[in-house]
Amino acid sequence: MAQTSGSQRPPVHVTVTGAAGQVGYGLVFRIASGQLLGPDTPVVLRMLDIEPALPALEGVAMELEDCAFPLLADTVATADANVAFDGVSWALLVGAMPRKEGMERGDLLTANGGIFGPQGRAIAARAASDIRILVVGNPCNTNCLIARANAPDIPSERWFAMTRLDENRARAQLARRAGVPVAQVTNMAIWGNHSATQYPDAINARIAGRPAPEVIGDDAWLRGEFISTVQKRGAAIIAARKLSSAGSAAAAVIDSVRSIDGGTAPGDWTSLAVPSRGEYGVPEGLQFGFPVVSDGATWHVVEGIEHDAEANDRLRVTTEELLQEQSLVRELIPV
Ligand code: NAX
Repeated sequence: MAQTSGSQRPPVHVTVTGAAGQVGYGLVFRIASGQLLGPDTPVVLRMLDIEPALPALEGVAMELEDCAFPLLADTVATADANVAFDGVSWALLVGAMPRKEGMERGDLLTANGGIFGPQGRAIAARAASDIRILVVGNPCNTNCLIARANAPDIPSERWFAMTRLDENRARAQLARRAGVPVAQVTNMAIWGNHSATQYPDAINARIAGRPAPEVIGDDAWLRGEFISTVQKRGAAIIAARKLSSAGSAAAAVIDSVRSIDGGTAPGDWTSLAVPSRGEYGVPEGLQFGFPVVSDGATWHVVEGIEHDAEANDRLRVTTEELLQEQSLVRELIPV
């Protein structure tokens, strides 16, 4: 399907894996409408899913065509990773093996390794030289680590796993508690794994420029209910909707890419899981959630944030979980 674009700029190729799934469905229309890369950039949307999902994927492609998005230059629907990642500048890896009943965590990690290892190799072989990758499919930190390890020629700073949904959830909780618009909540970092061990750090967050603990005035809530609400929000939404938090996850993908590409606001940061270079004592190479500042061209982990003993404990727990995940997939990581 080819449409003419009104713009002179060459289209950017964006891949969404698992595009026939829930998050994929929430995401592809936003990308095609220009919300990911802006109103001046035409997009070729390359959608990957597994063979049995191809009829559903064709339906998504038909709907995209019916939107007549001026920025959508073309769509590709395929089950072949080499086709999906051909010439691509952004790879959004959403598709993953879901946890099935009775499945051990190690089995889940290995099954996903069987997806993300080959995808890493296909990205290395086929993607454009400016490729950047955001992993959403869970367990996203370790899936990202596996894909990255299988694409050693791609610079490690091009690899991200998504913790932005957790950040957005945390900002919303703080805004609601403080009775302020969510835009006034800044500097909210999610540390560590995108899992129940994550550490949403409200102690260093700011509300209307002031320290969040000062504005909230309830440390017990900040250290207790707030953290567990953010950690368990995904499960609460599945319980309510009987489906995953696909709409908010898609929004967080857009936010993540826009923060990386467009830069973070002055004085603020965003949450991304990036390859550790040893910051805050996190073992090098772990794909770890940090506060990140971007100027649109380069990014860095924010250094010098202070943590009290309780926060350090939480950081230790989430680091240990990621190390354990890494050890369970060791054989999928080429040395
Ligand atoms: P769905 O089960 O609706 O969709 C997953 C899709 O991936 C399916 O269409 C499936 O056929 C496809 N898929 C499976 N193996 C594939 C492969 N090898 N190549 C390409 N596609 C493949 O799940 P959905 O609700 O869309 O969630 C997708 C993933 O995002 C899950 O792993 C989920 O846990 C994860 N999430 C991560 C979030 C985050 O913040 N990092 C939040 C949202 C979401 O829960």
